[in-house]
Formats: sequence, C-alpha cells, structure tokens
Amino acid sequence: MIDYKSLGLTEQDLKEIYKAMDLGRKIDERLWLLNRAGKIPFVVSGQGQEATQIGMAYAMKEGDISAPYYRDLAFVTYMGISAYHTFLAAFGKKEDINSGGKQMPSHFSSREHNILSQSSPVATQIPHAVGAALALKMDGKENIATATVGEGSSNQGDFHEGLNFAGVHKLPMVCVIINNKYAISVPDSLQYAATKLSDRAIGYGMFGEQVDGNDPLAVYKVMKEARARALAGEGATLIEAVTSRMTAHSSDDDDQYRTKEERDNLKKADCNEKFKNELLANEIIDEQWLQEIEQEHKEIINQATKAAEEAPYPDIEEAYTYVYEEGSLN
Ligand SMILES: Cc1ncc(C[n+]2csc(CCOP(=O)(O)OP(=O)(O)O)c2C)c(N)n1
Ligand SMILES: [Mg+2]
Repeated sequence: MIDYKSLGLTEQDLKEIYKAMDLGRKIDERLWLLNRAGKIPFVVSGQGQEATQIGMAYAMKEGDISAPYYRDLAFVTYMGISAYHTFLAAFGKKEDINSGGKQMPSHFSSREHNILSQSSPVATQIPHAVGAALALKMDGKENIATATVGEGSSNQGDFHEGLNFAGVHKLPMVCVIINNKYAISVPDSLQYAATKLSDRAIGYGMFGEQVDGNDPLAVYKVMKEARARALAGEGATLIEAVTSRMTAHSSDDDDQYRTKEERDNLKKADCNEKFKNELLANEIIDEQWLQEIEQEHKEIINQATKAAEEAPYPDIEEAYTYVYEEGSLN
C-alpha cells in the first residue's frame, strides 16, 4: 500500500475512502437487481471504477465544480447525491433532480453540489468543465473544475477543443480519462494508436500522467498534485486512470465480445476487494467494522429503494415541458 501518511492521510481517511467505494458499489448492485426484476429499464454501471472515482473525489474541496460521466455513481454519491435521488432517477420519478424523470438515468447533476448537468453525446462534458474553469479563474476563486471521460470518448473533437483551450489559457482544470479499455464492444487497440493517452497532454501544453486507477490512494495523490498546480496558476492536468469495466457496457449489452476468462479476471482484480484486503492486512479495519458498514449501507439502500419506488411518477402533461420552452428545473 502507498505510504498514506506522506499524502497527509490518516487511518480514518482510508476508512472513509473505502466506505465511499463500498456505498457506490452497493447502490450500483441494487440498480442491477431492480433492472433484472423488471422494475427499472436501464443501468449503466460504475463497478470496477470506484477506486478512481473516490480517489479523485477525496482530493477535491468545497466549491470545486465537477462534470462527471455516466459511470461516476460512487463519485456523485460521495459529492452528495443521495441513494434516494439515484433511485428516483432510475425509476423515472417526478422528483428526480436530474430531469424530473425524463432523461436516461446516470445523467447526474446537482446544482447544490456543483455538479454540472450532462448531455448524452459523449465528451461534451469537457468543454462544459473548461468553461467552468474559465469562470473560476475570471472570478479569482481558489477552486478547480474537473471532468471525467471514457478513453473511447477521448477521441471525440470536443475533447481536443476543450483541452486545447484549457492549455492555452492555463485554466484550473483537471481532466481524468477513465481508461477501462473498452468503448462498448470496441477494444482499446482499435480506439487509439498512442502508447499512453496521458501523453496527449504534451500537445495541449499541460501536465499529463498515467495512474493505476484501481488504487484509490494513487489516484488521490495525482489528483491532489494536479489541484495544487492548478491553484498555483500552472494550469490544467490530464490524468489517465487505467481501470476496469467489470460489467457489460450497460444492462442492454451482452458482453460476449470478451472471453469468459477475461471477464473472470476482471472480477479477480476488483478494486474494492483489493483495497479492502490491504486495509485488513494493515489492521486498519477488521471484520466487525466491515459488518457494521455492510449493515449501515443495507439500511440506507433499502430505505431509499422503498421510498423511490413509492414516489409518484411525473404527470403525463410534463412530457411536454422543458423540451422547447424556456425554463429550468431545480
Ligand atoms: C457522440 C456520441 N457517440 C456515441 C454515443 C454512444 N455511446 C454511449 S457510451 C459509448 C462508449 C463510450 O466508451 P468510453 O468513452 O470508453 O466510456 P466507457 O463507457 O467505456 O466508460 C458510446 C459509443 C454517444 N453517447 N455520443
Ligand atoms: Mg471505455
């Protein structure tokens, strides 16, 4: 395990990090259960990416702005979007904070938690985060804007245009490429010819670094350093977190394009299991603590599922609102 004390972290911090990874995973697992029970139409999962998400979130501070992507469930949960709100969106209920039940689930947003709203075309979150970083710089704020994006999506034009602008204007922005090696069924070998995607930073005149995305402490370290550089006026950073997509692309995908062996290996490399075992081996947590966390998370998730399932659906007339007219949702 990385020397966490040298990162300014305590044993309590490591427990918080694991707890957040576990809560994200357990909400995600419940979503699959609800989908397979025929209760919700769609899941796009973050399983296997929790270490990156929480390592990143833990290095962020009050007032930072984020532009997450659809797999960032553990990240947005840590930022403050409750399990109840995630389930409301999954059921397509009226009180869904993202869209009032209109958008697909996992288009996370929360004004209260500085999470920008998401568009469905991948990589559009990059120019959004860059714009937020420009505003932070113009306002003289001691904050950064972040965006996460899949490695496949990092081949879109928006990625290049956004990061080029961030580089030119030395913006307080951190872009994290989540390299889970697949864009739906397309493997990384057919997506890009570069050795490392973080090397693209050179072309934007910014700092770039590849990191083990299965290690929350490694991600925390590079994120903390990137944030410090941004606030020191040294501009943006491009991080490539190498991680895994443990599930199929979504609940509508049958990932037979990966061999059974490959899928089994992903489960063996599960970042949550790995971090848990490190904490156990270093006697930072024990089985009793794990049982308490399991019980706590089960209660949160059971209550949230029940409340969201019982919540009302939108009125039929609402299908016509906020489509062509002006206005904004809360
Ligand atoms: C511009 C655009 N093209 C295609 C799609 C359909 N689409 C949604 S997710 C996805 C795969 C993205 O892969 P990657 O960026 O690697 O992210 P991952 O799903 O692996 O986390 C595609 C092609 C889209 N939403 N937007
Ligand atoms: Mg991918």
